[in-house]
Amino acid sequence: MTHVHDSHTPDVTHTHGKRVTTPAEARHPLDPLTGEEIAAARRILADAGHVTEHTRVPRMLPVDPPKDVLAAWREGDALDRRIRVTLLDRDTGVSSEAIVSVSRGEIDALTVLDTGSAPYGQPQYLFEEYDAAAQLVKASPEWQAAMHRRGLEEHMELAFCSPLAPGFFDREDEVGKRIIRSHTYLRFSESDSPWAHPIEGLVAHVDLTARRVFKLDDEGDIPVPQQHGNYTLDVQGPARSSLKPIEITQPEGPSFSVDGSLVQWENWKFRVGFNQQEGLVLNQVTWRDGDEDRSVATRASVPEMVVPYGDTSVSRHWISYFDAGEYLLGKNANSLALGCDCLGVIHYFDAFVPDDHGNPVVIPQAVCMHEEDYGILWKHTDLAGNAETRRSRRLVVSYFTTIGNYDYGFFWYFYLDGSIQMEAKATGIVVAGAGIPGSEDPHGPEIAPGIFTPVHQHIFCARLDVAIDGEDNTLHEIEAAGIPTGPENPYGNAFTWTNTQLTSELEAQRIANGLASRVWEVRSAHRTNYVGKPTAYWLIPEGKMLLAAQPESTVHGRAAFATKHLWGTQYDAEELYPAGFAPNSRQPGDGLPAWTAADRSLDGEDIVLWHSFGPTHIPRTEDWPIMPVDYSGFWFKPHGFLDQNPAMNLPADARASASCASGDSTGNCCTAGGCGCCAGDACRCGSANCGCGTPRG
Ligand SMILES: [Cu+2]
Repeated sequence: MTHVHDSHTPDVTHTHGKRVTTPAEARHPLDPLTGEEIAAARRILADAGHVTEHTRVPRMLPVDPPKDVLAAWREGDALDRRIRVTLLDRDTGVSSEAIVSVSRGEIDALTVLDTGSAPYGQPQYLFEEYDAAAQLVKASPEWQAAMHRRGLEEHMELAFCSPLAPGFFDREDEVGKRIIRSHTYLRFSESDSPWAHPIEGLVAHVDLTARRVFKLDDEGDIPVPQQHGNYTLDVQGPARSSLKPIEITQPEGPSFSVDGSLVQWENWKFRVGFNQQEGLVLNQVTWRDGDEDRSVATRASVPEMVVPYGDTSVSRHWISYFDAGEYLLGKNANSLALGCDCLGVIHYFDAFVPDDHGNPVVIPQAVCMHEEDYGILWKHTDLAGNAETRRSRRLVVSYFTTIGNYDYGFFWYFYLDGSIQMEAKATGIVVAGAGIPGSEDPHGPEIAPGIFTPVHQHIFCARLDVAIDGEDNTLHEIEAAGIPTGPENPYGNAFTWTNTQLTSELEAQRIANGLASRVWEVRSAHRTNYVGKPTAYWLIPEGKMLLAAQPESTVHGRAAFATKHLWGTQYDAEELYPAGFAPNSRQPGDGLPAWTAADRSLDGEDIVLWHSFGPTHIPRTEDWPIMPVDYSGFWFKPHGFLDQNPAMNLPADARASASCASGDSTGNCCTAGGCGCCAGDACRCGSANCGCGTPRG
């Protein structure tokens, strides 16, 4: 596979990808927004006079029905599909938020947001504002003078001015304004990657409403790095020929089924959602146990992340991007039709998002779903030398999004043993500043000649509306613990585990501790397992560094979610985004710190877990010109939820799904499967139940 996009082949070679168009009509209350619904929301607002030529639509989000309404809903019942629409008047900067029922054709609420003061954040950026900001910068005499002063005037036309969220610094000329800051990068040709040619110390500060550059920083005179950072094979090639092809084939098709947004795969069942902010959302995740679909999570997503930078320079000390709340992860989702990241038999989900004007845009093949072989799930060789081995397989549901220089993949993995894994993949191009080659910068290593890349973090926040056998759950911190040698530990070898219930929101703000194998357990408040203990799942963190910024910094309070690995909250339908609904330019304090101040009970309540994780990035030479994927994430594993290993009846044949021919009952694959079949019976290779009821002796 090359990195070169080929727009003529939407279905990528070597896959058996199938384009599946999202149904035109929503059939279930949790189905993602359709194009028609987005268009209807705009039409309803326009008919009511709320859309002028200056009106833009920074965000539309589906409003899930209340949980009791959803629980009572049955197939065939009417839907009340509601959308939360943010409106921005680009001329005045006034923004408002409407709740529109596209089913009833009514506006349920319309609120003007007080974005003119510090406690309110700005709506998310529009694509047209990126272009507008670049034009304003290039047209400003201050920027042009700086380019002349640096001897770069011949590069002004091709220069790239990046649109960067400003952070919050309580400055008089910024509070309540719609601000974007802009770095300038040179390009030496139309197709040249700009990120390799930063102009250090040049920052233009733009007021998007007043449409002007209100300030320009122009410090120092560091030469612009000249070495290219281009990464396509026409520059980096020729492509090596040493790798032989790998073909992933599933001759009988995939093991999952899809009905609208509903996915079933082995014991798992869930609904695939998608929205402009969070991208992929998983709803109503259940595990089939006997005749029962047991709930594990009501909703799971990664609704926010922050990318704070750690250097003191004029170019970057203010940077702390909220890639979800400021730029919108789902809006920037890749269409995998243009470069697929999945192998095997793939099911794609299209996604619909509004454009800047609120008109629907389809992102074809935004979400990819496929199965992957995952090595060994369990194995034992007995005393006689007989080996039993079962292979692991996982269902992968994923999407990729590009926010400027960085690309993020959000991958949810479902396993045959009841585990769920979330993995965020960070790749793309590290933000570079320029420095004198060979010099030292305590905040940014030199990773290519003159390219200094500041330290930064990517801290994601997953929101897990857990529901272990129902919504009434309790939350516990479990640790392994040594015991002092003495009467309780006479030989010194003994250790145990501790269980501390986190009964309220202030108790449930926790930091990981790998040295104690600390995990967080969510238990059913009413259901017990085979051995009489509460059914439970463990949230297993990686426990890496939290927000590095100091408490005095404004990012500390704006990205408070990133100061703890775990927050537990009592469910509230309005509490969806851990840094608040609009973190852009917002003063510290919104989101999790505000919600948890009430210290609500978590004892037998409907609990939501917020888990912060992600890499602290000290860049390296190998990250240039594109960084190999950096993986981070967490596991959500059954711990006493199931009565035994639920994968004991997996077929023994590694190929799992190959059919035995009729009459092949004495063939290896059937006997190895743990049963024998009557001669002449058709059987599935390795199936635990061949239908003839004759277990192997
Ligand atoms: Cu990074």
